[in-house]
Amino acid sequence: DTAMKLADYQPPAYQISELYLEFELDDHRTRVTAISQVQRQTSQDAPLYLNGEALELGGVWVAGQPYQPEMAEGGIILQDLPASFELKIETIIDPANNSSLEGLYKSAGAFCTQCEAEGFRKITYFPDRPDVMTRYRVRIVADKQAYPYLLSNGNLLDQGDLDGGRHWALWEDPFAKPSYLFALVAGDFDLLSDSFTTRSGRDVTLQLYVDKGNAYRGQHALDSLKKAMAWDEQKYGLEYDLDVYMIVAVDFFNMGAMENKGLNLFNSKYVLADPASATDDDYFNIESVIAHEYFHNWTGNRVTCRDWFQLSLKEGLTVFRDQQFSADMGSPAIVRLKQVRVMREHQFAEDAGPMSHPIRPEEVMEMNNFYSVTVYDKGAEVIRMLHTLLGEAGFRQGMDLYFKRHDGQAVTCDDFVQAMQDANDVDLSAFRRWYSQSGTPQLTVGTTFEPQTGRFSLSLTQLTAATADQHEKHPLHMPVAVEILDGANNSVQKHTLSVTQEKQQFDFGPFDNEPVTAILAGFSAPVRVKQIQSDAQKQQIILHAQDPFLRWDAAQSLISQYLHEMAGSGQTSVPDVLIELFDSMLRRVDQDPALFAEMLELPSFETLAQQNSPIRVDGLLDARDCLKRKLARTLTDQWQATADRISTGAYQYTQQQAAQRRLRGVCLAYLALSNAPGVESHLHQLYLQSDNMTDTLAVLKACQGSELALFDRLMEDFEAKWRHDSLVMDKWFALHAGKERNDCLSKLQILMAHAMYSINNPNRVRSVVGTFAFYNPRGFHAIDGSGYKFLTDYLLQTDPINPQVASRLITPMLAFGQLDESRQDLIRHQFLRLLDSPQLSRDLYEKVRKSLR
Ligand code: B3K
Ligand code: ZN
Repeated sequence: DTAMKLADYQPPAYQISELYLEFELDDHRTRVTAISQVQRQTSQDAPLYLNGEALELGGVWVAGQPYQPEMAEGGIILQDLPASFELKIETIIDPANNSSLEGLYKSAGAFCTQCEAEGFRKITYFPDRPDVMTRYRVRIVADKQAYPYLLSNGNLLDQGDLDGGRHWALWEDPFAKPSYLFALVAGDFDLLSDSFTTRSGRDVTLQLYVDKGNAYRGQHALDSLKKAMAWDEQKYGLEYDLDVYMIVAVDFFNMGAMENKGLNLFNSKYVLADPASATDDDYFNIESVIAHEYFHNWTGNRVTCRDWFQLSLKEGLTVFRDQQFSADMGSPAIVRLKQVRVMREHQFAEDAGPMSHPIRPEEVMEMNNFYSVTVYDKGAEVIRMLHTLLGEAGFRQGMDLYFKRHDGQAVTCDDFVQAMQDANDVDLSAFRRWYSQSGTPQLTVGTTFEPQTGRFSLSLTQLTAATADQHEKHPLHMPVAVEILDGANNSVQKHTLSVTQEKQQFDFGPFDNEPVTAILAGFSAPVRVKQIQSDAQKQQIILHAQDPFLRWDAAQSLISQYLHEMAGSGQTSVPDVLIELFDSMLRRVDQDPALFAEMLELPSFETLAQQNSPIRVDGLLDARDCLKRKLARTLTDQWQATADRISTGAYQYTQQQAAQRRLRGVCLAYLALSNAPGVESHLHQLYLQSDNMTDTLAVLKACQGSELALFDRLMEDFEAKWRHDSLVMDKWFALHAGKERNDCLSKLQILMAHAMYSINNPNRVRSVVGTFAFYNPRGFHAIDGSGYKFLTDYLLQTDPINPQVASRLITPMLAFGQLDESRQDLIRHQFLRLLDSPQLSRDLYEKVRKSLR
């Protein structure tokens, strides 16, 4: 095992102030010439280590003289070097055969790059680490007809024609940057242009490059970019700093997008939208990812990470910023619920499994494995807690000081917290533990009421159980926002308690009668709350709490509690209190359609699974189905009436319309289970009438969750209409892969044989195999082990092609520790099969190894 450790960090022995890169692009033999200005930082005899992978070395010259480097593991070593010199290296690479989509590769005819975290070493030999910051000049040479656009970071200095139908372009990025922010694109695109004037008067050209014929789907992305630019000026006083901001959408991409300086690369899924092909969720996600990458220009690029253990420095902070932005653009409550779901469904699961790590990991085998829900989403929750503890103004002062101190530097998470601490003159030493301690704290709540004095006390006990990576745990500093509901006069007191000890007591009052406490308003800390409350107390919170999260959470907790009881007892009778709850929510829907749409949705299987161990897979799924059907059949008229009341008019992506569509979608899903006469033809009518993808998909989803034969008919129709559009076909693939059916696995085989499917395209793989493994629990957890075997077979096939994609797909199996004994054994058996594979990538090896430990 060759894990890297945070504790072993050493500053680089050499810096490279300038790099001139020349690319002669060719499918299989791209020639890369790299000329670096190198300066020694340490003692005279320090060797210079350059990372390199999958490179053919053409030659090395030190100060103009040919030089023979020592070949080493993952790179080359140069010895006996002058204090400062010019280093020239020639390498030859094969982009067309680069299926890992890391380094320089081809995506549907275009050359493009992805260098974060450690992909630059697949382009040339270089100190591929973020604390080496360099000014780049890049010259690109390519065939002019096939690649009319030649792009790199910064500003275009010059361009011209060459013989043989080739042309060239020269780019210069005035800002020193780490190699992971380098980017190059060469291809033929449709170009959308726009402009933005910063508040200090700089005119910025905005360019969006998309596949030919897709220009009409680019406007929402451009509008989102302009909103993000204006928001960052207004909220944080941060302006854009180059003359041009380019975004290129590509079809083959391992994740969402990449913030390369001045030249973002995007998965086309997070750029292209028009009402006919994209849903409200797509519109939301595009706005948020565009903003996220834009915000990185300051949090990530201008101030970057010293080493990859510090990844959350830029990712946690930037996710927090994009969440604030999304909240400001639309409905803060709905945005918050989305984030809470990510935490409870995915992050809590990661922390409970073999890959548990703090938001600043201490040991890493494959860095790509740490672009995790922990580093990103828990990282953002940690920043949010700082924001809560320091207040809006204090947080802003901390941010200002952070930029003042560290602009142009590669720094650590500690530097960030220090800036927050110094700007606010507070002691954050206990808070820093969030960076080094993994695991989900459990907050146990107790209350006592003294009728004589009216004193009401709240006791909070925090406990973090040992995790796979760490045994010893300590108390954490967290803000616990509470609402105290006084039933007598329907008044609500709000407090934010600053909790630092293992056990703390807080007194309130006097009250005439015992009040009800609602804990963790706004999900103020990433913890699980354990509190015993009666149905009546929960109902009071649902009706009278002020914070929408608390209302939603109380409803979810009431439902979950009964689902767990049903799952445990195998009982199929649904308690009346749940029917009454839904009935009363349906009567109030108009008060807040967006919030009630969320409240009417049952907790997901994934969320339920995180609440109890061992997970009762079959029991929970059965209980959930049973409750859904019962609600559908008992309240049919209400679902119907609520759906019928909604009319949105012509499609527009507005918060109001999106809320209405969402609410109707929820109602349709129940209606499809209702047995009401005519429901099938009603759904069919809605499908035919729909003028937008959101409503179309709502009908398809409703049918997918039911036994209606209409599902297959509509899916055929949908396919006939969209079979040439890969992004839309991803929705079709996912609907099939997520559908419960007895012949699940043969259906998956048929999907993978579809003309649109390709194992080389991450979006396709995620929509079929990913949807099955993550969101088809009945199929995936089949007790004969066939789901686990299917996923493992696929991992063995895809790992040699693209280890990053394989490594994400294994996630649902990592939760095996919480499953029953039989399923644990079945999954362990599959892990052993993986470990037996001679070619297993480092990505998968790290996860399988930790699982079997
Ligand atoms: N920084 C990139 C993620 C790179 C992932 C490398 N495996 C996108 C983002 O978080 O904005
Ligand atoms: Zn990011």
